[in-house]
Amino acid sequence: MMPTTTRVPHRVFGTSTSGNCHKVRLVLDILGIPYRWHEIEIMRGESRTPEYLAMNPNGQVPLLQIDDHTWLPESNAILCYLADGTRLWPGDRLQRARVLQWLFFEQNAHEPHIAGARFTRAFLKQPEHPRLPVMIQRGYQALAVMEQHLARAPYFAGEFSIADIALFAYTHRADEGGFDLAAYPAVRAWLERCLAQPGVSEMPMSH
Ligand SMILES: N[C@@H](CCC(=O)N[C@@H](CS)C(=O)NCC(=O)O)C(=O)O
Repeated sequence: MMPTTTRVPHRVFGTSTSGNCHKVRLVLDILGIPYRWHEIEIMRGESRTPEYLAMNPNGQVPLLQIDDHTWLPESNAILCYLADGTRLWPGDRLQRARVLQWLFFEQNAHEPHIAGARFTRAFLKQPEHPRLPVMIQRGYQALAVMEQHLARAPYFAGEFSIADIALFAYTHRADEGGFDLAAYPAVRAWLERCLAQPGVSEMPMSH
């Protein structure tokens, strides 16, 4: 008789109201991959305990536990790992590079400002924070880049992919950071297309 192997489901250490963590939940739900979610209260320092730092020395969520000895941090790296070999990761070389282009854009030009403004207003409750105006200005710049692309194409890299999932996470809660999407009709239509994909859910609101 063939020996049976028990596959341990992926474990996700995440905070449900974090867009970086919601990306991971979305990919797992869309692909129907079983997982266990371990809620981490970052505001109570739970990602900075010695036990947590032993798994992720960078002390942040999300963190994917693949097996007893293997952990993967960084939301977009987790997305690439989970999507490899699936319809969310294109076969074409240029389209794969396009996915990476938008994943880097998300972390560099989008998340620091759009998620940063949401964190400052909705979590820190500091609407007068001196860095907020720059975050709002740079966040709108990122939204304008997205609007320009989405006016010509339904998704960021050909078909619906992890590039869309990564950008969806904080864009659909941008209002919590003080952003108004009224002047971005292509972005709003794309958000609806993303939400219509099986497995895509909205992230819980900050309060
Ligand atoms: N580049 C990282 C950013 C992760 C990140 O900023 N995580 C935040 C929550 S969204 C966090 O863990 N903050 C708690 C802390 O830094 O102590 C990723 O994409 O995973």
